[in-house]
Amino acid sequence: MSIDTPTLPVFGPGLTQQRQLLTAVPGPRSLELQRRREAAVSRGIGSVLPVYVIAGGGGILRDVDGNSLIDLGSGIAVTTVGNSAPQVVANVTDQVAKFTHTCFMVTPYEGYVEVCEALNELTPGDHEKRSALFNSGAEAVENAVKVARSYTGRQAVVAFEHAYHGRTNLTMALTAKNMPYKHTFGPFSPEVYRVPFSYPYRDGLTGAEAAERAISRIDSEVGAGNVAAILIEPLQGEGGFIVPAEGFLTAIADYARASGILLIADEIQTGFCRTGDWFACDHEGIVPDLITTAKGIAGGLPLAGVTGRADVMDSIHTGGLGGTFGGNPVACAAALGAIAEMREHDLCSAAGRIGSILLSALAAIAARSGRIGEVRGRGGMIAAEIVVPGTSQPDPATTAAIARACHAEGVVVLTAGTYGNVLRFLPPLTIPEDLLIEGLAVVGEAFDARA
Ligand code: PLZ
Repeated sequence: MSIDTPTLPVFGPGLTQQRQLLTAVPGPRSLELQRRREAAVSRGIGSVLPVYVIAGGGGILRDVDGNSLIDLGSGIAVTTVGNSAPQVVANVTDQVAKFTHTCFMVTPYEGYVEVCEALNELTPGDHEKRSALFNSGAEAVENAVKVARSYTGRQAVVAFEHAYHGRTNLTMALTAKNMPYKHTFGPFSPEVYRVPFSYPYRDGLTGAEAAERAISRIDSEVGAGNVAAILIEPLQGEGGFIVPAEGFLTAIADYARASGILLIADEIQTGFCRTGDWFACDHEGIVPDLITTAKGIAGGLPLAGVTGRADVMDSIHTGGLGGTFGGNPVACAAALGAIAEMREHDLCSAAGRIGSILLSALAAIAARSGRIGEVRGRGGMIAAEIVVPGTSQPDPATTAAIARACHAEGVVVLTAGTYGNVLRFLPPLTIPEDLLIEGLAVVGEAFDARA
């Protein structure tokens, strides 16, 4: 495969960019830690692959047994700039030695303002914007809904089938999938309504038809005049990297605007270069009223944002938004370092190149395996939907088996999807291309072993 590489990848300090297995995966030290964990950590928290990590950088995770694994998951779309990216490390080290916390609501600091300036500049639309910072994606979504309800004086929130927005009470209500996110955790927050998304592989509808289907459901079951916000992932993440048919987002955005409904784009998984642009909304020129960000924003430190129209964000009474840790100075320093890495190394273009490699490797696997119903996604966010050969019936068992086979060979892959049958790839955008190609060869072998 010939690929031009105009930018050099950036690595976390000192990690050879090579897969190397010294023991079984997980190895004996990881298994020992797993035993300790079972006696100390709630079983309610799972782990995809219980190898215990001691270092990470570029496309490599090193574990306590000395194994070097290829990372095709970025800790669920977080380490976009790679682990311990140089400018993240430098900014965090500097900040942590100066002060670690004052609480922005008590005595503020410049880093918070600078991150908000960057968010206002980078998010879609050139209108005047304001931002507020929080700790997690779920918290950002909660706050975007608070703002939308307060601004519109309306209560209903529309979310989509296959959506994922978090694990807090309101965001569980907004999330579609029961297991494992909602099961036994009700009752859920009221005034949340769910309508169909556009899922071309399964519904065969055009974007306009799928939008019409969603809109008629909103009109008949909720009433546009009651709706504060439509909350949408422009490309669904946990739901299975579902790319809506062209025109779907535009039609939903037009409907929202015409109905006085705020459009909230949840770009927590898609944002910050992941899909080959700063934000996934950019691909179709959608300009949401509010946008939520987290994950890739701060190179691995916990930070989240709500950014939106100045009139909407400033309509909230002073003190109405906040939280002790929101916009922590160390997390803000990390975000500024991560954004600098994205700009300097043009990680949006890197996502495009990574996407081409992923798409062609997966297309080749699909052609010979018969188990892949569809390969889809954008940029560094690509997935294969796994089905029973000759049908479109989801095959979660094979999906899980293929993921396990990759893990055993030292390649960290993740699954997703309402039906648990989507193998998804979210490599750090600083992964060396030969390492990505090697990881995908391992994925191919896992399919071939099940031919
Ligand atoms: N919105 C679009 O993808 C987080 C969830 C992992 P938090 N997705 C990964 C898990 O199983 O908990 C996510 C997302 C979108 C919101 C969130 C929530 O972000 O930072 O996990 O709260």
